[in-house]
Amino acid sequence: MPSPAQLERLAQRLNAAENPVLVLGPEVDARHANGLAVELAERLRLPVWVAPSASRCPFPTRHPCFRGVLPAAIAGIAAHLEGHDLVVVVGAPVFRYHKYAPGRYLPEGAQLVHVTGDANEAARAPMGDALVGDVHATLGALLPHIEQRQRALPEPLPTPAAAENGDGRLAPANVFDTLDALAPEDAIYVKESTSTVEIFWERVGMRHPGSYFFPAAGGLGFGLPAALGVQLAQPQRQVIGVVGDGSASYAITALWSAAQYRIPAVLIILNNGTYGALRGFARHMAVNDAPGLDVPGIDFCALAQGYGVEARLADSREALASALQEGLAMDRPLLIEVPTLPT
Ligand SMILES: Cc1ncc(C[n+]2csc(CCOP(=O)(O)OP(=O)(O)O)c2C)c(N)n1
Ligand SMILES: [Mg+2]
Repeated sequence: MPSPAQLERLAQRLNAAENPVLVLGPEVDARHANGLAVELAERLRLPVWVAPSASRCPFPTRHPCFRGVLPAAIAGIAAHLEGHDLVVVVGAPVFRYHKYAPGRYLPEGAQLVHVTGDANEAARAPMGDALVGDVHATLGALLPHIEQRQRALPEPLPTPAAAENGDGRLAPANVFDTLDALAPEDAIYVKESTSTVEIFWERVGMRHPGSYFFPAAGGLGFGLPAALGVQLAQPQRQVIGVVGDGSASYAITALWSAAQYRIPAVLIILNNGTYGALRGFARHMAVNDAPGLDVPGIDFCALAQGYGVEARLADSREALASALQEGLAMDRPLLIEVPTLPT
């Protein structure tokens, strides 16, 4: 725990800030401090961002204070935090920079305070003050010192419009809208489709702690086995795996475990025929002819059947809705292969 004097000082800075902002990371969800983060946001009436490369969902995504996930790039983070005088980061590295986009680390005039249980992350942060301690205990001890602000809550984010599908291929946005409409409101998403991260966070409501798991360090092969592991650990909640075609191949043998242990997760494979995120990087780096980025010609329904898992091909929104309803009602795994458009 930070000392009482340190906590009081942080509360003073938050109470006195003109335009503070909260950035939350995976430790908040891991320590079940989501509810405390909501209380803090409602008391201060401030916007809440999720820290870059989110591996967990620390804050309900339909809350009016929720703003989305920060980009993993120096310049992008400063641009998103423009206008704030105090940035308080709880339970995340400061920050993860995956894409090289140089610039200011923080907008002009902004100060940063980092609250984390990870002393190494506190030491690594290139800017700001750090308080090291358990994030649940720290937020709990901080809250009584925070004054209720009288201004209105931020405006909730607008609902994004439906996207254009292709011929027999769905736009990822429409896949996620279908999920959001049909999945139980406490569904757990285990996500490993790297080119659709932003679209997913915009479209899928997540309301409860432990609703989202994404590979924290980015190493592929996590999605299918993690979906099954989480489903075994949480039999009372429905797990929905959302896995890219590229990622699925890194640990496809998870399907054997799914069949043999009759693990009732729904496994959605987004088959865009490519390592989509790498195409994004190639665009970013202006490399027009990078070879080897596509992975066409994989029949995931046949693979599933080969391992003993039932499967459906969903090449329209109706087919996806009906396969999903079927999968949600089943007491064993169902794989749904969805041909999708690249982003
Ligand atoms: C073990 C491992 N190998 C390679 C990579 C590099 N990599 C990052 S994203 C990605 C593409 C994943 O493709 P897919 O699962 O189809 O998702 P999409 O980007 O198409 O949504 C690759 C190969 C990695 N992160 N981990
Ligand atoms: Mg892909």
